[in-house]
Amino acid sequence: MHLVEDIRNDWTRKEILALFELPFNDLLFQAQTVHRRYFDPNTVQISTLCSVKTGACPEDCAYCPQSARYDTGLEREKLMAVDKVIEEAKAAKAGGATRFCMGAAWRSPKAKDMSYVVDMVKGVKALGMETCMTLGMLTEAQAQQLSHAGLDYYNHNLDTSPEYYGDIITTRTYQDRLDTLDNVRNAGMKVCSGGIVGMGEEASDRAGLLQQLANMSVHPESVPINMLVKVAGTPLENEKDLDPFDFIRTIAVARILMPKSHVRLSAGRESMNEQMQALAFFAGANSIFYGEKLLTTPNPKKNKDMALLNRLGISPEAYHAGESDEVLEASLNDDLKKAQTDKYFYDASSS
Ligand code: SAM
Ligand code: DTB
Ligand code: SF4
Repeated sequence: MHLVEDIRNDWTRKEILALFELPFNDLLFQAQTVHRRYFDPNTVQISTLCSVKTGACPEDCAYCPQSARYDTGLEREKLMAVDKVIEEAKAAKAGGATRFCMGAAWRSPKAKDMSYVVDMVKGVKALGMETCMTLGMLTEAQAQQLSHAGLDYYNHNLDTSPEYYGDIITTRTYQDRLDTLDNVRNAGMKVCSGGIVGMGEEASDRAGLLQQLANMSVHPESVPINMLVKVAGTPLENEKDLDPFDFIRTIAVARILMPKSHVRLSAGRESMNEQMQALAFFAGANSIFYGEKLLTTPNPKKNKDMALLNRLGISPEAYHAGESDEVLEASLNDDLKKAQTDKYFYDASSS
């Protein structure tokens, strides 16, 4: 059942805050009800991240271990060779991912980099995976170039509300980010845009972030909700923990505001227990980053994630781009086959 009134682009801050203020069970019930109208509630999309260019970024994002302005002990790395990226994508596919997300620590790609990233898109796409990139700001022409290469998704986060934004980043404006998202949309790619919570913002900032995303004329197809990963050396390293229920509320409100979008339980899972992740799925999260590393920080071990999904009766979402179910079945990755046959029965001693 699709309800026309579910899909709106005129949310007021007051309405969104009222959702945040609902009793927890009422909010989760509403989110789960909306979720079931648009998605199989027992399926989660699986993406794997790859940092194709690490560290030494000129921007000053206060949360980021890759900014050259903070001493986080991160080793800078040059742009990865295209064949190395494709090897990593093959491994991600064999491990169960249907989407490969390539990230670069850039303010924006330089002209000399474009042919390499275009080749990465083509090579990964040829493996039968969805492609996503996050390379910083894009001009109209760069967005067109990536779209023509076959890039499916472009990730560019708004990060927080317009009001709180200036406390976190000063080297590019909120409007710069909105312009990049327009360029991505106009070039015909799918938009992946979300933010980070736990950066010392107020509930009204979390509402403001979601309001910006939900009031776009077309909702982002993918909405990553990151919990701040506190990295020593960054200005936010000692930020106080967000109440875990406020994180779950953010997922639930994102689900209600953007019913057809995939909401990703993104960075921060390494510091969440399994119960909290299960609650996030119940609140409407239906995508995760899978693999032992995000861009530079740890993510849960693959077998631990597969075990969790199995215990919850959740299956990975299949990728259907022109492939028949038989082909998909045949290419079902090794980890998954093992997970499905072993069922990864819960072993209390290992958790
Ligand atoms: N440099 C590009 C840019 O910022 O547009 C792309 C890569 S950047 C690392 C991608 C996103 O990762 C950021 O927008 C931010 O939302 C997220 N991120 C970075 N560091 C994080 C952290 N410590 N905790 C949570 N999310 C983080
Ligand atoms: C997103 O929203 N989260 C991902 C992805 N998009 C590129 C990145 C998370 C990075 C966490 C910190 C790190 O590993 O460096
Ligand atoms: Fe650079 Fe992106 Fe990190 Fe900001 S979030 S410092 S732009 S890598």
